Amino acid sequence: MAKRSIIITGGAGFIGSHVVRLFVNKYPEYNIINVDKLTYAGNLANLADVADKPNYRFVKMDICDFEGVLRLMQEERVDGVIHLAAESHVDRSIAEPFTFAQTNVMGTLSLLQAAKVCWESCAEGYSGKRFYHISTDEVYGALEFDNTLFTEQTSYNPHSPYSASKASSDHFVRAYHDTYGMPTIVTNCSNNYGPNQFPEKLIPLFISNIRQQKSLPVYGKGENVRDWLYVEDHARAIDTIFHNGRVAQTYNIGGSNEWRNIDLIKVIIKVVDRHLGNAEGHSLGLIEYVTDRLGHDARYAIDSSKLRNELGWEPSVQFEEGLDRTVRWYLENGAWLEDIISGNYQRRNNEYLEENKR
Ligand code: NAD
Ligand code: TDX
Repeated sequence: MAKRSIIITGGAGFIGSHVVRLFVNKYPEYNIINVDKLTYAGNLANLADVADKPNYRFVKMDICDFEGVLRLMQEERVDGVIHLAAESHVDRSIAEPFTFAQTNVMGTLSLLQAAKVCWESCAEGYSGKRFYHISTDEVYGALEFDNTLFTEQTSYNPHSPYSASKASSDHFVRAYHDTYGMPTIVTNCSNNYGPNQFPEKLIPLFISNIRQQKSLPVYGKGENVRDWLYVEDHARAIDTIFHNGRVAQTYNIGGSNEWRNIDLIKVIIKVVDRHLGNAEGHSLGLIEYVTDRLGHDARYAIDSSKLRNELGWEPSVQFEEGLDRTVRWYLENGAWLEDIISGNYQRRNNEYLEENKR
């Protein structure tokens, strides 16, 4: 296989760390460069097991730093970008939308323009290059409580500042293909869960709170529906699509695994209580119905038949198994959670940077 040099952005975050791990281990002949600003969501402990691999390099950089990204792409002769860096939490986007426009829109544009300048200035041009943008199902808006699914043809209709910023970035990526001929791909994925997810998102937050016997804030009536996919299945899809997906295409990725929040929460409580040795139902009393999220999308559900039929991908981890693995991971990695709760992980990030100064 040809030697490739690939930038993965946002590799210190949740999904990015699983993608980096998969690529570093599966493709020892590739040069994998993790570009991450290390915002509150970036945690280098997520990648401790691959940090010393010879085909891996971490670069602390803001994707909005166009000059820095361009220099890095030229120095490393980058021929592929897998772009995950983003502000990713809907609640934060409601409170601080500017950061979302800056990173998700301007940051994506900065990466696209750096790739354009870098690739157009080399002899082979866009040949053998690929810019792969990771996006979300939330750009499609919200579904009714029926059997409809988001397909690749569903019109964009984002509601939150987060999904609006992701929608905008998706449009910029497609514009770079249509205008300049850049070989781009966009994928839109449903809710991910698994190890290393920052404990602000529903599943890790609730596992963490049950562990501490703290209250479980259910937004509204808990009737909203999400389609959950185990994070390693998303990483496998990204691998498949990066290598075999058709340029200028969009692929939807989903788990075909819809859960009403309140039903999911009751299952989480059951599994965590079982692992903690509590009697069944012990932590049900922690449920607290709170004011609904503003603009809370009713239902997301993905039709991933294009990806399944064209590239043969399908989820491999059944939900019961995935949730059990996830709960066990958080309970067995209490120190990882504690470091985030105390803020210690940011000190550890800085220590890593000091030790690895070039
Ligand atoms: P995350 O919040 O866990 O991680 C984001 C990472 O990006 C962090 O390491 C952070 O430090 C880095 N980052 C943020 N701003 C940056 C900047 N300006 N420059 C460089 N790095 C920066 O996110 P996640 O949940 O792993 O999501 C990754 C991607 O997948 C995002 O693009 C998100 O929109 C998309 N996505 C997420 C889900 C999900 O369920 N989590 C579902 C579908 C799509
Ligand atoms: O405390 C909570 N209580 C609650 O009821 C939290 C954090 C969430 N919720 C609800 C809101 C949603 O209906 O649970 C559901 C899931 O919430 P999040 O984990 O915040 O995910 P969501 O808003 O669905 O967005 C996620 O999936 C798509 C990711 O955060 C996005 O990055 C991704 O694009």
